[in-house]
Amino acid sequence: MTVRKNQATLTTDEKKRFVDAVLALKHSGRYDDFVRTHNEFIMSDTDTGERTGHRSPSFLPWHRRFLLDFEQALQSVDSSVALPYWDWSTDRTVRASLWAPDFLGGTGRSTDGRVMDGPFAAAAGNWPMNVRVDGRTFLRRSLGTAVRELPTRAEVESVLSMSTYDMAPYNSASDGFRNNLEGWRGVNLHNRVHVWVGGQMATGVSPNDPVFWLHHAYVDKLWAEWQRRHPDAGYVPTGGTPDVVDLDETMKPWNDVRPADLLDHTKFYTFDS
Ligand SMILES: [Cu+2]
Repeated sequence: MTVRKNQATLTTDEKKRFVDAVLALKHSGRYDDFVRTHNEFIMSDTDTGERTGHRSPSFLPWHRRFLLDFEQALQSVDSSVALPYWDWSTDRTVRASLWAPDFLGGTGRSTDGRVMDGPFAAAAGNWPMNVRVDGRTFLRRSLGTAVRELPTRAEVESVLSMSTYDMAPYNSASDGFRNNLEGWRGVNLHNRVHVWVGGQMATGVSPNDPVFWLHHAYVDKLWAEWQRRHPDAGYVPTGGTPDVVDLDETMKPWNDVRPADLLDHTKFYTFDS
């Protein structure tokens, strides 16, 4: 059974195996398929039309399934690898071991945002930006520049305390847990972290930065924590909602999985705590 661990607790060997498996997927071309899929959904999910991956109730189950696909791809390279998660409410500075050269590398240089160290630096030659929204072919970051502060634990708690999963109109204007976690309203958790990292992470091709997976693995863990706190609150809507994935409707691009199939993460993996 896959156990997803806090990235701060990984051993040197676990970090190396994760990085090597990510690089192998990149080399084979499979990695860029994930970037492409994510960007296609970012571009097509709209508040007034069909919405599946983002700004909708299925934001959480869609990303759970997307991460499962990626994790299974990693495990096809190295069966010992699991997705780690980044608790950005705790490891909230550029000095966190997450950004060390033996793991994801650090922030970009001031001139052009180019990441200069770590396994994903352009100079290492293993991390070309093939799926991109502009001409720049190197991984960029600007940690803590566009927004100064990552969310605090108190802000996370304020969102976990919300007892309704989602609310009409089931988009970026909604109140409730999903939209406050996603960040279109309220204290802004998930969206703010994308902006804090900067570079490709602040765009539709955000999976170009491997921290995407660690960020979303933590967002996914917060969904699990919310479920434990609110055992009587479930995924909504439960039927008949135009443009929105109801509990028992299948989700694109898989078309064979429903939110209902993804509510219980323990069928697929557990967390270290
Ligand atoms: Cu995201």
